[in-house]
Amino acid sequence: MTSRLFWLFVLLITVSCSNVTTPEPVLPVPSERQLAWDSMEYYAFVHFNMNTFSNMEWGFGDEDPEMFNPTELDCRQWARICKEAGMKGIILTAKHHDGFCLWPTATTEHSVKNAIWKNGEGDVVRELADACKEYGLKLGLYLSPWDRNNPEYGNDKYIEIFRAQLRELMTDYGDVFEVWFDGANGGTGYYGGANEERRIDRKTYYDWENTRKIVRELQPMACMFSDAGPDVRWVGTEEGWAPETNWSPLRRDEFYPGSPNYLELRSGHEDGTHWLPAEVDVSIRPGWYYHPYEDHKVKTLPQLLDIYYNSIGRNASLLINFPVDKRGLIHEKDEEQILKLAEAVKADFENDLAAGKNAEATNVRGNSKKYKAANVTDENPDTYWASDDGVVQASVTIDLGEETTFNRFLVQEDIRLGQRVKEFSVEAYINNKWEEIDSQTTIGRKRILRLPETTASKVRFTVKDSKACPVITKIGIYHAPKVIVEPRISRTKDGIINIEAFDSGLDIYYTVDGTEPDENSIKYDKPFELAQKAIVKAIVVDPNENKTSTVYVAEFDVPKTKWKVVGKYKDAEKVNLIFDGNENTAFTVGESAPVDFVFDLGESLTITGFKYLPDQQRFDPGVIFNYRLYLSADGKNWKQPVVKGEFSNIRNSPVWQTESFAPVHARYIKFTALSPAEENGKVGIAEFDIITQ
Ligand code: FUL
Repeated sequence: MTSRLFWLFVLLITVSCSNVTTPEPVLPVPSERQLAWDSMEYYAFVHFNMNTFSNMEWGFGDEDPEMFNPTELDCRQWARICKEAGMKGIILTAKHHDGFCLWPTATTEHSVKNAIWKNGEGDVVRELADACKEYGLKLGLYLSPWDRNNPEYGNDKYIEIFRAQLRELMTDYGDVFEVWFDGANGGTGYYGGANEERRIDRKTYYDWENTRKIVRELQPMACMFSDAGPDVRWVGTEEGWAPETNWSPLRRDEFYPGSPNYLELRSGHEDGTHWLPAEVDVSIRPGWYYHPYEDHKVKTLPQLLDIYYNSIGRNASLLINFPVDKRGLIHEKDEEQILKLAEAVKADFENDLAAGKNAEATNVRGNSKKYKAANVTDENPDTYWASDDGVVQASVTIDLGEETTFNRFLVQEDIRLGQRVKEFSVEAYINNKWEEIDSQTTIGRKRILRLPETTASKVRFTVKDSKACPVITKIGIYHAPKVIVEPRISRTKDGIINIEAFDSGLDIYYTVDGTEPDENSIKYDKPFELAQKAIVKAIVVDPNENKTSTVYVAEFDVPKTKWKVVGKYKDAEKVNLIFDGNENTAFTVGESAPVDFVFDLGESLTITGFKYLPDQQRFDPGVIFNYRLYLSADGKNWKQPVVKGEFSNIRNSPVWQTESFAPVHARYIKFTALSPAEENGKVGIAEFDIITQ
C-alpha cells in the first residue's frame, strides 16, 4: 500500500469509528451505589443476638438482657473466615424481631448495656466494624422494623424510636454498604409487658419514604434491602436460589416490606420500572440462629455449590448466613464447609479457556473496533461487544484454537446500559458441526451455566432475542474439576442398594465384605440386591484426574423385606416411611404419649440391639425422649422391656441412637415412646433398625 493510500485508509477508519454511537441505555439502569454493591457479589450474614442465648428463631421480646453473655466473642474470627472464604462484607443483625440491640443505644434499656457481657460496657457493632476495617471487609447492618419488646410498637412514637436507632447505626460505625429491612412485621409480642397481638399496616406504618431518607442522608452509598428495595430486592425465597429467568428491573412501586405478592420477586419483571437486583439470602444451617441440634446439618459442599451457581450464576448476589454460636464464634463445622466452597469455586474458575482467544461476530456495531467481538475475551470489563441498533439476533464465535474440554460457560452484560438479553443459546463445534448445548433466557450481570462435559474447538454464543442491541462484556469458558465427595449409600425396604455420586462422569467402587474399596473393587453400575447383613464401603473416583474421595461406610443389618408395622395409626399410609431407607421422611404421630410402635419382622431372629433415627424435619419434628423396647415371640406375650431409658441430648442432637442388650430370640418388637423430647408432644420415627447376632 502506498503511503498516501495508507493515510486515506486511516482517515476512513477514523471517520467511520467516530460516527458509531454508543448504544442507548435500556432503562432502568443501576445507580452508582448499586454498581458499587454489585461488584461485591458475595458476602456474609451473621445472625447473632438474643436468640442465640434463648435458642429461638423469633424471640418474644420478654428475654432478660442479662441472658446475652457470649463467652469468647471474637468478631475478628468472623472477619478472618469471611475473608478467607472470598466474601466482601458482613451484615450483622444489630436488632432482630425480639428488639435486643447489640449496641448501647440511647433508645431502649433492652440492649448490651444491661447484659452481663463486659459488665454492660460492650458493643458488638463496634467490634464488628473494627474487625471489618482490619480485614478489608465492608459492614452491613440489619435493623428489624418489627420490635416485640418495645412498648410503643404499633404507635407513632415507635417510628421515632426506630428512626433514632437507624440514625445511631448510620452515624457511629463508619461506612455501611447495606441496610437490611426485614419484611416480618407485627404479630404477638411482649411489647413492654402487654403480651398481646399488634398488627400494623405494613405499607404505611413505617412511612418508608421518610424513614429511608435517614439512610440516604447519612450513608449516601449504602444500599437498602427489602422486598421493595429501594436498592436491593429480596429474591422471594430463603432456600438459596434465584430462578433461571431473573430480571434486575422490577415494578418496584407494587411492593413494600412484607408484601403478599413476594413470589414475583423471584424473577423480577421484564418491564420493571426500577433497577432492583436480587439478593439470595440463605443460612449455612437450617436455622438463621445457632441451635446445637443443627450441628450435624451444616450444608455440605455439593449443597453450597448448588447455592453458588443458582445465585451468583443467575444474576443475583449471595448472602450466606453464619449462625454464630453462644461462644460468639462461627462454629468449626461452618468454617470447614465454607472454606471448602471457597476452594471449589477457585478451582472451577481458575483458568478461563476463552481468555485472549479470537472471536468473530455476525454483526459488530458500525463495524467498529470499539465494539468488536473479541472484547468479550479481552479480560477488560470496560469493553464490550455490541451489535447495530435493531439487530437483536446475533452470534459471537470463539475460536478455542484446538479441541478443548469444558463444562462451564459464563456470560456478562454491561449492566450500566441496562439488562437487555431475553434469550440466548450456546453451541459447540463438535465433529465438524454445530450442536446446541444449552438454551436459556436472561443474562444480567453474570450468568453461569453448568454444562455436560463438552469437547469442541469452537463455541458459539447466540443472542436470540433482546430488548435492544446486546452489550456483552465477557464470555468465559472453564473446565471445572469434578466434585469428589463421598457417595451416598442407601437400601430400600426390599434390600436394593443404591449408591450415588454427586457429579456425573465419575466411577464408584464398592465392597460388601468389610474391606477397603479401591479401583480394583467392584465397579458400581446399577442398584443391586443385598439380602443379607453387610457393611458396604464405597468410594468415588475421577477416572481422568486420578482423584479419589474418602470412603463412605454404611452398615446394614438384615433386610426389612418381610417387616410390617402392626397396629392401627391415623396416618396408616405413612407408616412404611419407617423402613423406606430415606432418612428425610418420617412417620410421626401427634397423640399424647405413650405410643406403641409394633413391628412384625416376619421371622424369628436373635436380636442384640436397636437403632432409632428421629424425625429430621426442621419445624415441628416428632422426637422420642423416654422409651421402652419389648420383644416377643408371638406378638402377644411381651414380658419385661429388654431395654428402657432416655435418648439423652436427642433434642440438641437428633442423630442415630443405638442401644444394645443381651441376645434375645424374637419375631415381634414393641417400641414404646413414653415421652416426647419436644414440647409439641409429637413422637416420630424417620428410620428404625435392629442389630442381629
Ligand atoms: C426473615 C426473618 O424473619 C428471619 O428471622 C431472618 O432474619 C431472615 C434473614 O429474614 O424473614
